[in-house]
Amino acid sequence: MKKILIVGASGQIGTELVLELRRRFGEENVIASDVKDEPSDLLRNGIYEKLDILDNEAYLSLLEKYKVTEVYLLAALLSATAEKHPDFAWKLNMEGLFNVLNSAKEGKIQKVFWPSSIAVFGPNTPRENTPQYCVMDPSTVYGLSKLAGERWCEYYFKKHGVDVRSIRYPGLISYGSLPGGGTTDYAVDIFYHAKAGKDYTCFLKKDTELPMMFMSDAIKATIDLMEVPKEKVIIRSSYNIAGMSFTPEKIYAQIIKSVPNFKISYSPDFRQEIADSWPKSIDDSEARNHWGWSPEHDLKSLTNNMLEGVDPSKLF
Ligand code: NAD
Ligand code: AKB
Repeated sequence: MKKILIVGASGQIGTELVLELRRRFGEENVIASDVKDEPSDLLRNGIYEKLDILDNEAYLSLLEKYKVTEVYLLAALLSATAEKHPDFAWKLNMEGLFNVLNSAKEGKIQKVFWPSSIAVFGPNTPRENTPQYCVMDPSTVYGLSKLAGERWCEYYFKKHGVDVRSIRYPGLISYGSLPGGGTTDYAVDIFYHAKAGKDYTCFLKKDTELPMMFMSDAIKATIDLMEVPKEKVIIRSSYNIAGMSFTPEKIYAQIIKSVPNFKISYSPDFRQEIADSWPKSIDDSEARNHWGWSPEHDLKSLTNNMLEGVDPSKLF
């Protein structure tokens, strides 16, 4: 019997992942956990446990309590927040991963999902159609932790047979839960402003192109990768996946087709340098060939879904 534990379930990805996993595998088989005292309203339809993933004893006793078979580890500091708290970002992003990988190595769980990011790439990476294998010289604490994490995942697979699976997510766009401190967050914030009838000041330059994806595609990719037979998961560091690429200027042009009075201005901050070190677009041939990945959403459908789904009262 499958019993899934999501660590960091109250965040942008966790909220939607928990709901979809509960829909597919049953509410009683998906345990949401987060360092926050209480679950968000969306997660009240099933089991919730407060868990700090840095407390290994507490984590192991949750595995025991629910006879957990799979862990999705989402707790991390994202790129912009990590630059403000580099020591803690390294601690959380690495120790959390080790606690989970070690529990798998010891046979306490059978499968692990851990997300990487386009932040593993750096200024000397080819920026257009960035391949799966190329120069990787991340220049952020977040990117360093993701690249190190990828190498450890592959190591635990090769040396200890740990069935760990991973995706390098691009910037994820969603309305279920607010984003948690990344460089790509502008592409979510912009919709809250447009729908609230407020002007938006973007913290990236208008021509900064980045890889992005609508959340439902990311959730599909994640569960698809976790559900394919082991032999199809040939890459055990982390898979490139792509949805679309756009600039602030392009997403603005799409939004004003529906909200003609919406205004944008640009005031780049420290996040510009981070964005400038990341790819513009991603080559995801390996994910397509190995386990059949393909996205459903483009910029137009993402924009329509976001304008319909965002609730500005969550932000203002
Ligand atoms: P988020 O910041 O929205 O959510 C992270 C959650 O982890 C929060 O609810 C937070 O309370 C929780 N958390 C923090 N410290 C914890 C701890 N010590 N123990 C347990 N929970 C803790 O992040 P997200 O956007 O949902 O990202 C999840 C994962 O996906 C991260 O590893 C992130 O690096 C990766 N990722 C996200 C994106 C994106 O665009 N959202 C892109 C690439 C990779
Ligand atoms: C961030 O901007 O930090 C994240 C990511 C791409 O990893 N959205």
